[in-house]
Amino acid sequence: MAVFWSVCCVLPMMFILVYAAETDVRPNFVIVMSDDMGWGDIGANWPETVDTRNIDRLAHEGLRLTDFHAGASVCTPSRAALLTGRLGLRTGLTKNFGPQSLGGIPTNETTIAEILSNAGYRTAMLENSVYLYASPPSNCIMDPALPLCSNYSIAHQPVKLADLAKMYAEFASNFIRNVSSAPYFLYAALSHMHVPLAHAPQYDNVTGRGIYTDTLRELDGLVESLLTAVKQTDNNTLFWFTSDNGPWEEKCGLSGSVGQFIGMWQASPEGGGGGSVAKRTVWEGGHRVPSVIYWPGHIEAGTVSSALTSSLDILPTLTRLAGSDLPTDRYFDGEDMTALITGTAQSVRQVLFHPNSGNVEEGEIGAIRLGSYKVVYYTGGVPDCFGQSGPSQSHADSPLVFNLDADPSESSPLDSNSSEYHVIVELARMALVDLQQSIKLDNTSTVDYRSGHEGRVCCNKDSPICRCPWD
Ligand SMILES: [Ca+2]
Repeated sequence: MAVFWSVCCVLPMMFILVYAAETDVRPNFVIVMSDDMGWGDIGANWPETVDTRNIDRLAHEGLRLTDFHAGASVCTPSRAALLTGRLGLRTGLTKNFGPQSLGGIPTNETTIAEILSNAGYRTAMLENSVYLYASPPSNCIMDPALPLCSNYSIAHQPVKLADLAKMYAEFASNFIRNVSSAPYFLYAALSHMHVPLAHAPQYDNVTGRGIYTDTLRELDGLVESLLTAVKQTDNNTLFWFTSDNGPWEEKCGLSGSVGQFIGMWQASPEGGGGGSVAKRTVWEGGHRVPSVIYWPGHIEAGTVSSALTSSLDILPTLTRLAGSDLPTDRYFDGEDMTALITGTAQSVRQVLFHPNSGNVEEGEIGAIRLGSYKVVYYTGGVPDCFGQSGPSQSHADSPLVFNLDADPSESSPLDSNSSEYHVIVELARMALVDLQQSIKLDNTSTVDYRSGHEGRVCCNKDSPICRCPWD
């Protein structure tokens, strides 16, 4: 599959199909990723959520990962981490692209799709992305005529948000049902639950609790329709549902649930009395996301794991299950989860790095997990629903340390005078030194974050692919 740059937080969608030919019995892979959906937005994680009956059933028939994290707490770097298995400090993808960005994933990075395509998989992607047109017409416009792209063409412009779920389902189902003997990989990165929220008319007021839960119902139905297509086609597909980062708290009633991961310290007097504890932060609500894997015959129904895992692990895991090898010319931050998934191991790692995604220099490590401990270096600076950000604070000299097993709400940091504190902070310092050393030795990439008119998607009635809303 070709490499395209992802711009979430805008809504155009792209369908990509690339075919290869091979016959074997390796598993198919379906990765379904929602946008800005919190850990508490599935009922299997958080009983207060009652609108994800089908995703909950998926969890009850498969493996639910309760300590699974996005590779970053904002869209582009999170998606890039999933697609490359590498942190933004290596790929250069440390912050969001905008609608007029000129660059994308650096071409010397290798995506899951490229690895699997080279291994003989058929690959497809649907993604809320903007395609980079090299030579758009001079009278292009961008906002509000965001396009729906299909391969290298614009299918609709502007995109019709209420139709997206139906189109997602049709595209994915057609791909799944029309594959032949070769195994396949479908990456379905949905626009749900990012604002602006929208759903088909049949979901109007189905919950009686507003557009967020109505849209959540539509997402849940969409997941079920994709799973139905899989079940009707084969019995050897690994189906993985997750989210790219936590809720966008600033959007108030249009954002989701972080469950029990409420980052209480942020609201304390020391934290400034408020500020977001979700998307764009290194509080748990920013990067701990739902993760459910369904693979009948290989995963025992109703399995729950609290192993520390990440979307960075998806690439190494799928590579292994496809019988392929990772490129040897670079470091990967993800780990192979195969043994965990199949029940022959209980853990994957003890250390996980959480990059900053909004309140200080993007990509810089803002927190480190060491087993159940979490060392936090930066807090504040991201607005919450009440417009409060809390001061953007560096704790580099005296980091906050939480024991998430005892304190999942991150309310009470360890006493900085305790020996326990000093041991954990020193281990974190050593882990950070190791990371910096491996980056120094690594094959890293540089990203072009420039923007300009030539990167705009276009609207021109004389063009075969750029249609204006008034045409
Ligand atoms: Ca997102």
